[in-house]
Amino acid sequence: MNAPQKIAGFIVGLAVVFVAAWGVGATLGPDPAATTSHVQPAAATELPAGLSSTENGYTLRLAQTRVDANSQVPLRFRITDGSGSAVTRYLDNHEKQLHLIVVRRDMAGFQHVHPTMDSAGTWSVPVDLSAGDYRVFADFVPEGGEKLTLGADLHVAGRYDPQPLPAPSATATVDGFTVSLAGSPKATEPSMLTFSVTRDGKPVTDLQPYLGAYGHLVALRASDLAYLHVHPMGEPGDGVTPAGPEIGFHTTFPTDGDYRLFLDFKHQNVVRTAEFTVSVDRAPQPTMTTESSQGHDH
Ligand SMILES: [Cu+2]
Repeated sequence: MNAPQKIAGFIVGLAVVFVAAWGVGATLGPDPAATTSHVQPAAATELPAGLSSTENGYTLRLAQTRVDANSQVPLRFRITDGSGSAVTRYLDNHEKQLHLIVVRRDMAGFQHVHPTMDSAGTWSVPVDLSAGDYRVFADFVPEGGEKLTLGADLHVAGRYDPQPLPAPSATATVDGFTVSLAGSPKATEPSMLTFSVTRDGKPVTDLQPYLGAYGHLVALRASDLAYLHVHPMGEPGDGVTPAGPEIGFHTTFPTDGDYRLFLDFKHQNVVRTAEFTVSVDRAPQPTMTTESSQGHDH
């Protein structure tokens, strides 16, 4: 074992001890002073996906981390396992072995593509890149492992004019389609997000299945591009899920703040993406007032 591996092992050890200590604290029950003085956010123990290039021993390795701006730039990468070998066996997840999301850090230029893998485990796919810093997310399930979303940075050379995050809006338009979003999500609470698709003012009821659902949603936190796990409600052919105009998802926003939502939907064999900025509010925390109104001495 070399020095970096020893250090990594030590850090993992520390993390395990820390998590164990947290767990013990939670199960031992309330310490009156602690529970009344401040409320621990429920989601604080679990980091959102996509913030790390390495998780559970698996690492996303881009063949190049700096490229020139162009269209159809070949992007190549491997997923390596704990022994450093390229992973070549994956399980299907939403009908694909690996989903690749590429987005500039200012949320421009979103692309959701499906690379192909060679026998040595190198994935490749052409993507369109303008100048700027990009985040590349690989979403996959390695054989024998759990579903992972790993993220890595890709620097695209050239003059970069970062765009401000578009203002929050419940409506987005793309290629003559209007998509509206219902729901007012609160941080840390399970949220329903219902999109409704219309064209020329008429509800669209002939959406086509795409990746096992009538839509595919990616949600990213604006501040750091944390990648949320989002689940579609119902699936085509289940007898209850209509082919539009509504497409439902559920997710839990880990914190308050702004998020960018990218909804892919398929109509007449074309996949389009509707983009939304959503501002998530803090969940009400009645525990604090309840506790203090009971008149604990401090
Ligand atoms: Cu995909």
